[in-house]
Amino acid sequence: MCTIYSSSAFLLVVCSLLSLVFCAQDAGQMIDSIEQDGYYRREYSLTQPYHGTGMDVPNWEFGGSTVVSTNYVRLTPDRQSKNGMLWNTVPVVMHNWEILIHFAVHGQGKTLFGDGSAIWYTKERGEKGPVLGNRDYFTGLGVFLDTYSNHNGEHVHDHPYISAMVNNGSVHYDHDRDGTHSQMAGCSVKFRNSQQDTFVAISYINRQVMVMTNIDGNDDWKTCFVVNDVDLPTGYYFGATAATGDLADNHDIISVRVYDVDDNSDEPDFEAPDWSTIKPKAKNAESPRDHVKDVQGWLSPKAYQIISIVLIIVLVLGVITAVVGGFAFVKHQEKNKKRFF
Ligand SMILES: [Ca+2]
Repeated sequence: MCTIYSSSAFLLVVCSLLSLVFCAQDAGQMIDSIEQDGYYRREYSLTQPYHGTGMDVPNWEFGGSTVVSTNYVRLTPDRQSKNGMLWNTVPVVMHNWEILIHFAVHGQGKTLFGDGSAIWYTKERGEKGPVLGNRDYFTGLGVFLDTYSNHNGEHVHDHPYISAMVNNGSVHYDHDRDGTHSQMAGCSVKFRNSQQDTFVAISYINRQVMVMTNIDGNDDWKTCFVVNDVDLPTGYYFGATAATGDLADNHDIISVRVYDVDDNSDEPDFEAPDWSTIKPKAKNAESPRDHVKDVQGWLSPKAYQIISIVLIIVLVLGVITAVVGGFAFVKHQEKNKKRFF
């Protein structure tokens, strides 16, 4: 990155341009293997510098705790009970696409941190809610980057955990169970507090959703999961949200790059359906995991505390009574003995 101390405006401009070129080259090296033959779509993308002529970010709206700085868009700070959102305002017209997100999740917590962030392709946008900052009963695709395991009952994965869910607006995302009852697929990825740049790529091509990650800084993309037979219409919006609760983390979006990907619709015999009227649906969702009733005591922690204190007092009084009583008894016995003799 350039550092310049000259007051020359010309040199400043040259340096800025060189900086952008080097940044672009770095990013370019990272995404070469993932972008396939797609056409870059600037209107759905977010790259530095984020701001347009004023404080606005062209084609993007943000809300909640989200703060746009020079180098990142911070959805939540490393503070409790925050919700942040970032939504693109342009309906997606292509039915095959790829979205590549450069993100960072980091914070002071060593063993306790959360809750997570999500990438969206949904009909609704800008509605705050309980699904990692977004509304529940969403319509479309959600990809969750869940850092805190709320899980209840058996599941066999570690956190951070990336999973995806397709919803037609009728299914509840069960946050307390990490959404595992409604997910299509998922994988564990150690992306938090990474010293390297961390990327996630989501593609929807020929009705296939594929999620890949790159977190090692060596251009080593790994497939998280692939799900076939997924229906998603055009006309939805890309977005990102994040939430913290009792536990917290910084959830940062550094860039979003969207590509229009070719498919088989150019083939002579291919009859394109009306992509805009398709209902969101996933054929291969995982079979639901049984809900397990939370094991909870019949008394609140406060009640347990009060009962414990009362028991201790009773115990102490009992001991004092026993000691004093015993002492009095011995004295009494000694007095009787004296009288006897
Ligand atoms: Ca969680």
